[in-house]
Amino acid sequence: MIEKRMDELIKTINKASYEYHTLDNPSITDQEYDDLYDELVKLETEHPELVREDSPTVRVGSVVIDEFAKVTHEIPMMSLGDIFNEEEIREFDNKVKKVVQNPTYVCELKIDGLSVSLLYEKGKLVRAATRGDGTIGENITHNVKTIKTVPLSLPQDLDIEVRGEIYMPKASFETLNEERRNNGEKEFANPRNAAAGSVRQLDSKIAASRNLNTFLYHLPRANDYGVSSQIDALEYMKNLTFVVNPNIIHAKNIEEVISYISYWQEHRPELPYEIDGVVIKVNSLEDQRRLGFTARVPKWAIAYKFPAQEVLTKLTNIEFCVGRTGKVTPRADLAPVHLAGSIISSVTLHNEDYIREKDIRIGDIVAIHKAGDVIPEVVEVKKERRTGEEQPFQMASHCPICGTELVRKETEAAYFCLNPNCDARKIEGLIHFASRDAMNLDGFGESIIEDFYNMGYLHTIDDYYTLHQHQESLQQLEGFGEKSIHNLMDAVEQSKQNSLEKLLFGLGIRHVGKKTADILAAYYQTMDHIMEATLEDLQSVPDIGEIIAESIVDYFASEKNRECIEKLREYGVNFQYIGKQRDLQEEFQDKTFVLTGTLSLPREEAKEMIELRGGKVTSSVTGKTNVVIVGENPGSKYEKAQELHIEIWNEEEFLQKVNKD
Ligand code: 1X8
Repeated sequence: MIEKRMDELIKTINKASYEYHTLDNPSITDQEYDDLYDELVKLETEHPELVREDSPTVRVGSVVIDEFAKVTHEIPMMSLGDIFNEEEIREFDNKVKKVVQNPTYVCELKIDGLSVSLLYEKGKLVRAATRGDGTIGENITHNVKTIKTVPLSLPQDLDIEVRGEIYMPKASFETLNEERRNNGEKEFANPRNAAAGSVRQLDSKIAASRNLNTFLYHLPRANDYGVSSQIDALEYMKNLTFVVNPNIIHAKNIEEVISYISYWQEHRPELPYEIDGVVIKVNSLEDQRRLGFTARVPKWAIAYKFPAQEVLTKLTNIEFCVGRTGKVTPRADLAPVHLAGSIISSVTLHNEDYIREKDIRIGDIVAIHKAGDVIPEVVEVKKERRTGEEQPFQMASHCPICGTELVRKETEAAYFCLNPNCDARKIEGLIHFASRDAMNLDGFGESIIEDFYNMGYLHTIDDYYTLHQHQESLQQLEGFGEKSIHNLMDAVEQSKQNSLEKLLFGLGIRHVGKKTADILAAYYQTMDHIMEATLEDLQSVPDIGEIIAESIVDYFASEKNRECIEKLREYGVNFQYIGKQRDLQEEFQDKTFVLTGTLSLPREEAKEMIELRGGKVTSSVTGKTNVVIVGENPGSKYEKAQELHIEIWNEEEFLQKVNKD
């Protein structure tokens, strides 16, 4: 009688808990739940001999163990090969296609937690274990039983093992760290460490208090359950009341895999849990079996890793850089580290106030963050790792290059070197003039410009256009030859044809960035009009405010600047606005192009080249496509083009046609 009531209570409570935690769709109120739960606790206290192994009351964490027992995974828990870019994705696809025809892929999010194996006998959870070395892990059943979404019993009396990830949601991690901070306890570095730290506790009360969660994604003996694909395995586990991540796709081809990856690379911040990549699996289990394993990892699955977004490194020094406007910016030298796909060895510290606020010192261990295209930043100083040897920051009082005393302007946090003849300012100005968005003087790197400056050939921007007079002496220089000097001179000569906005930006007028230069050039059409414009004129231009207008008027009021500009005119530099000119070419005009595979130039650039010549670029190959341009490791678009007998160019052919004129 009592036993029957307890069974009934367990069934109802488990159902309610499943609806609440796993389905996120409760069917009873919290009060109703609490009443049922209290009744069960009461009966269990009165009749301890009737307490069931799978009672929901174990989730409060009443078990304490002495040590972690070792468990053996009969089927080893695998690890995955890592890949980091599109080329490697296509390579994976090509290798798969050598063994199976027309593979389809399941794409899943790679959860940044710790792997777990759950073992059920006759539908009851009997063992949960960590991955360990893949073959031998640790028994963490007491802790895993406290996780609300882990079913203690299944809807069917199955013997089954499922595998997945234990993780801590971002919000729970933040709350936990705040609590620990307030209690003077050491904070966890990230949600993964927090989750791992929680299941590695002897006392299960700790795990119970931590709001851990799970996603299950692997069914080791799928065939035994009549399951023949990964997509069916996920569905099967979902039906057994496990949490399966909903953000999965079944991709027909590698292009769809690539789109899924770029989507989640961009949208990962919106997820309530951390992911560190995407897992790609061949869907058919029969195909998986045929592909098999290498010594270490499966050949039918791979992990695409997103670039790391945060790393720790040592701040080894703080230096001061003088920009072309004279602004002196403190910059940190770092012990070089890989971050978000590049190597970082320095990072700007902006200004004195910024450094004081964060209390950044030389010798500190700092966390550097870089998300996507964002400029790297110091996010945190690891003060707990200080040794006492760190040196407090001292702002420079004099220009590190010319020694002039620095001035802090009232309205700005920055210090300036106001010496117009400061070498650093002049060199920075020359570098800026040659840069891509300015005059685009191909080949003029920073060190060449600095060398030419130090040798006296290049002091002001107009000197670029008289460099050819020194051609013979330049060719004698170490590291230069006739050809390289010739190429530099060519770049200078070509730059004379640039549209006005490039020149205007290249002048380095304070507050005139690329966008402002574009606006001014399009509005005024010629350099002379801009030079004649009054403060009021300039301020009447859309998006041009007082500060920019003043800066422009100041610039052209200077005798020296006007002289320089007259010299540029004399040397034949174009002063007219041309804008992005279309230069129609028969092979491109009115034709539709599709790009596929990896090209050696950015896709955007290739697209612009085609559009400027009168063509159009679309994403899929159809009967309307005229030409498909094929890079390395092309995908299905290449096959489709062949099928439809569409004209195909490789990259070399494409570039030849582009450079014809
Ligand atoms: C690790 C992970 C896998 C998946 C998600 N997150 C992980 N951390 C998944 O397959 N959805 S697979 C895996 C492994 O095999 N080592």
